[in-house]
Amino acid sequence: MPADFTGTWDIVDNQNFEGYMVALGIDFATRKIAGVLKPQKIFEQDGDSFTIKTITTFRNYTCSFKAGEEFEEITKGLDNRKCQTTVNWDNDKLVCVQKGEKKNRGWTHWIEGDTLFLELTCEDQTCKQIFKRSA
Ligand code: YOG
Repeated sequence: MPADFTGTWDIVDNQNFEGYMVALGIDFATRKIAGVLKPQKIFEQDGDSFTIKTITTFRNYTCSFKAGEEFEEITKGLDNRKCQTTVNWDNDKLVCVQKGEKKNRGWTHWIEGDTLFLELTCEDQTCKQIFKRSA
């Protein structure tokens, strides 16, 4: 049985989001707005099929995929790039590789109890986010 991420998760810690945004080429003014947001993650999971919604007061981002199947991701409202994206299970971790213009781009999610972890990487920058289950 794979891990079940279904639920609503509220951010409680966000390390080096600024460095990650700089690596993505996000402009100064947008970084200042984005840097104070408190994103919520809403996961819908049916086995290997996922929808992850990242919700903020500024912008929202939704990504749907099936583990193991490559898809074209357009990071609309984020850095607006096109990636060939694949999310795979690595034991109970979800490991995403976003192939495209930016090197070493991707993310990893995992759960420990009622805590959801996310590491977002682009080039030489990693942002570490922690969420607590709220629903
Ligand atoms: O989530 O990859 O859970 O899709 C990355 C923001 C700020 C927009 C958010 C809005 C990168 C301006 C994580 C932030 C910064 C700054 C929330 C999205 C880019 C632009 C929408 C992500 C994965 C893993 C699932």
